[in-house]
Amino acid sequence: MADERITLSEHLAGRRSAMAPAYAGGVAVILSRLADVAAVIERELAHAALRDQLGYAGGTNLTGDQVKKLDLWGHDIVVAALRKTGAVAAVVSEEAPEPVEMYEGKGPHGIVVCIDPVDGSSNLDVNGIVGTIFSLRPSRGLDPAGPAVLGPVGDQLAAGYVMYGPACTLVYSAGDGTHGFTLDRETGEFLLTHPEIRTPRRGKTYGINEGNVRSWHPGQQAFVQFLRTPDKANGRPYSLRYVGSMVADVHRFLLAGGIFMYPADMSDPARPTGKLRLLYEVAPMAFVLEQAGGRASTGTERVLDLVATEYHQRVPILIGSADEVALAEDFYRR
Ligand code: P6P
Repeated sequence: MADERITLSEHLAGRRSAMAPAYAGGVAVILSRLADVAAVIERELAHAALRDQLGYAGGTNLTGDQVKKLDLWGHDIVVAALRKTGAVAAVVSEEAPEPVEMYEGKGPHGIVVCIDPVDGSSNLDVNGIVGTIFSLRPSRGLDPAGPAVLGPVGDQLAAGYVMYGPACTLVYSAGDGTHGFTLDRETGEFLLTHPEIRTPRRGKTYGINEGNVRSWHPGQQAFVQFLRTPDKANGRPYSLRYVGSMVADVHRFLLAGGIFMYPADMSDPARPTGKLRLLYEVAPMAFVLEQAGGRASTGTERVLDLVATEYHQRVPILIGSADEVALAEDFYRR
């Protein structure tokens, strides 16, 4: 059966007509190269403990997270691989304060890659699931890492993620549905296993760090209380599922339905802050879920209507089944 499945490269070739013509070639090359790098990351993660690659590299990144050895390693191999494509104008990475310019890919139809090379790396030391999250944006020939990248996040050319779990899964959308692939570890190829993913309109589970409950918006508190209140006839209480790694959490709700939430910290009501980063965590996941029939919101705004103003901007996110996210927004309005 495995040799009847199509590869990611074949899938991309078959979908080029759905992509913006000026960018189709670059998108296909970049996504294929990200898949190649993911297979390398997957092998490294499997052996990290044996190679003393776990633990902290020392220091913190721009967004205040302590940097793991594998964070820096992942950033370096992603940047090197993307540079070789000749199609990337700049890389906005969680691990770099400023965009990494790549003159090889500049031009009127250059592509900027926004990426979190190893997201959830705090889970690595406990053999937890981590991922790579990516978003491909048009540079529009301007300073690719400047205003063009900091524009409306609804203009993504493609987005997706790799989940390093029991199986290594790559999920992407280039605007023509959301599709899932599984790494054949013998051949190094990603094979199509989840064509045309459709997120159920409603689920039975929710994911959130309930330790932060006191800092949530009152509507957020009321919504979670609603999900936890028994009402057998209407499928409540929901079950709580939370990994603490965005890729693992969102992947569950993409496939099974339900809702993942990382709401704003309202400790200072005048300055609500999110944790997750817009350009390389929230926006790509929103693109993938909407293409699968799901929904992604800040609680009050559609994520894909947001405009990025900083490279490492943080925003709140409620993402998953259309019905649950819409219901959550209703609680925010009350
Ligand atoms: P918390 C991982 O550090 C991450 O950036 C996301 O992958 C994850 O969803 C979130 O932070 C978990 O945050 O505060 O619950 O540990």
